[in-house]
Amino acid sequence: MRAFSRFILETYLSISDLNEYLDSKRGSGASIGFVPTMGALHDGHMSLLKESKEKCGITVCSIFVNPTQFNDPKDYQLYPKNTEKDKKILEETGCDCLFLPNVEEIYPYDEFKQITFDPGSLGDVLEGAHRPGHFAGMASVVKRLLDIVRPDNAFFGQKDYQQFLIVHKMVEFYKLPIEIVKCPTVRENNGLAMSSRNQRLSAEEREKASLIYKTLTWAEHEINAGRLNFETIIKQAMFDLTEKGEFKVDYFDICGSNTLEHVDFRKDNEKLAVLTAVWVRDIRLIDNLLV
Ligand code: PAJ
Repeated sequence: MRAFSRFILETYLSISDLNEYLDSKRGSGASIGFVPTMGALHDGHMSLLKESKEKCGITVCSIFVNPTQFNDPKDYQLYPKNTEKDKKILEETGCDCLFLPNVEEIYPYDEFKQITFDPGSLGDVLEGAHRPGHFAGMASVVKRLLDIVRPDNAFFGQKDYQQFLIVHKMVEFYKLPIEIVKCPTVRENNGLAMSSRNQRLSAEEREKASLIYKTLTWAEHEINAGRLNFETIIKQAMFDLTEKGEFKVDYFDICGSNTLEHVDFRKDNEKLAVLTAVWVRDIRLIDNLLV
């Protein structure tokens, strides 16, 4: 069953139809690049698709708003959906194939929702601490999608850095023959990291939210300058976001870039990650920089 589409983009709703298409492409020697998404596509997603197109013969995008990774049912309900617009964007980007399954296709039985990959301690900190169950749901659906698509490369954004690390670890754990590629965060002109959730911000809130990136770059600068200790940097950043931005801050932390464990100081030029999550009204935004 091929879904009706106004566009040339191949769109498949079922796993078996997708497999038939991908097997024929593999048969003719094409490498497969995969960009999993939850839709409401923006330039951040497009950059992943472009990278896939450069690296691979065939680029597959999936759009699936995965219910098991939303710890807040309201966030799931309010998650923006615009499949027709997304299809246009995919076509313009030159994406070859869209996998657009419904919930029953991914989870034919309710029990399937309970089969999860436990990301271990990496899943307990930062986002994991504030969104219980989120990473188990995310990693499980990514595993399921990778098993279905069997790509050579899969592309993930640095914007969701903890997610990237967990997917990377999971692929290593299962010894999947897939290269996980990290793509840089795409930002609005004012520095705000692009996100599907930004659609829910007013123009004024978008402008205000640029303070998140400004605070991260200030912290990066201070870490590199080595003048202030990390505790002072974190305190000042939290103060700026809370007082100047009037945001509620879930966390602002400086961590080892592989373990995401909090660090108090930098050892031998080790790579660090500065990560934050803030609420602008009832919209939760995350961002990070690698230092
Ligand atoms: P979604 O939020 O739609 O993001 C899909 C991919 O786009 C992720 O790899 C994310 O990191 C990347 N992305 C989002 N905003 C970006 C930006 N501004 N710059 C660069 N990349 C960006 O992340 C998910 O969906 C889901 O958790 C998913 C992996 C699809 C599993 O359900």
